[in-house]
Formats: sequence, structure tokens, C-alpha cells
Amino acid sequence: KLKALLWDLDGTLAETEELHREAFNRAFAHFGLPLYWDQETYARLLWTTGGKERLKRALEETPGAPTLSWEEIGEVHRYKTDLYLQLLREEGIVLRPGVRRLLAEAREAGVALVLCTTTSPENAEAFLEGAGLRGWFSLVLAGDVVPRKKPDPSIYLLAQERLGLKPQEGVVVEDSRNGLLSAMGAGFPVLITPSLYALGQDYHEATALLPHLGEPGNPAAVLQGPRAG
Ligand code: XBP
Ligand code: MG
Repeated sequence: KLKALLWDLDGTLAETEELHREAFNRAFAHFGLPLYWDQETYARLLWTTGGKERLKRALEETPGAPTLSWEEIGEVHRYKTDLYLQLLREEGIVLRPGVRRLLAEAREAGVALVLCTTTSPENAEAFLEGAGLRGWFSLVLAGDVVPRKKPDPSIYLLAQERLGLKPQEGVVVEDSRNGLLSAMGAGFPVLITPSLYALGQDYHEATALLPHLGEPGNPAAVLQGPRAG
């Protein structure tokens, strides 16, 4: 019996990565760091999940960039988080097609909703609040709650432990290969709806692959951009 629906946030509930990218770039400018992430660069860097981990990698591979301590990276990242929260408030939240309906149906059917995200806990809470989903999720696991982020399975294993959930009692909804690998590694069946930044990634191990969760044949749903609506 299905007991829980486990959701990723970034790219799955909503197309949030453009706001993250914008916040990162503004933070780099503020701290005078010689970094600017255009969409192509960001698509590549997204293979490293977690903002602090992503920034560390970018600094390491950029010639002439300063070497920052983990604490300094944390400081830049905190500033980025504040900017992201501000942008989230300004831009508003648009859930991806069909997301709200599936959440409501699961809730109605007594299926627990769980959030398993790599992003920081304050971002996750602000997102749920802003989307009118406060109190809908029985468990929110975010950011540094696990030492190793996706594609490592830790976060989904932690969800199983916290909920006393067997892998066959849950379904994970993800948008990227990193998410797929993480959920699969914990033994969950995985439904993939690729996000704009994760189109064309390899999803052959997924239990199901859908362009979106909206009505079948709704092309608008597929074409919706990060800031659409
Ligand atoms: C999302 C991430 C996050 C966000 C930025 O991946 O990797 O790092 O890009 O958020 P997933 P932070 O959707 O697989 O969870 O800067 O707060 O990390
Ligand atoms: Mg994601």
C-alpha cells in the first residue's frame, strides 16, 4: 500500500533554479568574486548539488579565483540565501503543472507528503509558506540535514528511518538524474518530470517518465518557463 509521496523541491515542485542562479550572481557581485554563472555554466554546475558545494567547485575550477575557507563559502552562501528569499517573495511561486492537484489528491487519500530537498531549510519553509502549502508536509528534510547530498541516497534513507517507511511503501517525484540516483539508491520507485535544466538527462532507470504532471496533451504545461505565469 502506498503510504507516502516524497517530493524534491527545486525543479520538481517549481522551476526555481533561475532564481537561485540570479541570487548566486548577485552575491558574487556583492563579495567581488570573479564569478558569473550564465545558463550554460549553471546547467553544468547543477551536477554538483548544494549551493555551498557548487560554489566551492566553481571557485576551484576558475583560474584566478580566490581560495575561500568553508566558513567564507558559508558566508557568501548565507548572503545568497537572503537574496533568494527576497527574490522568491518578489517573483511569487508558480507550482509546476499538476503539482497542486497531485498534492491535494494524495492528502485526500491519506498518503503522507514528504519533502526531501538539497536546498537550505529556510528556503524550503519559505517556499511552502509562499505556495500556500504550510502544514501539508508531515516531514521536511533539507540541506545539511545529511552530510552527503544527492545523488547520495542519504536523504531518502533518512526519510525512511524517520517515517518507519519501507521503500515499496513510497514513491519519489524528482526532476533530475541526481534526484533519480538518490531515490533509487534508497530503493524507492521514482517518477521523473524533467525540469528545464534537466531536460535530456538519462532517466532510463526511472519507474515512470512524464513531461509534467498536468493534463495529458496540454502543450502549455510543457512550455512553461521558469518565470512564466
Ligand atoms: C537543488 C540544489 C540546490 C539549489 C540551490 O537540487 O542542488 O543546491 O540549486 O539551493 P535538488 P542552496 O533539486 O536535487 O534538491 O543554494 O540552498 O543549496
Ligand atoms: Mg531537483
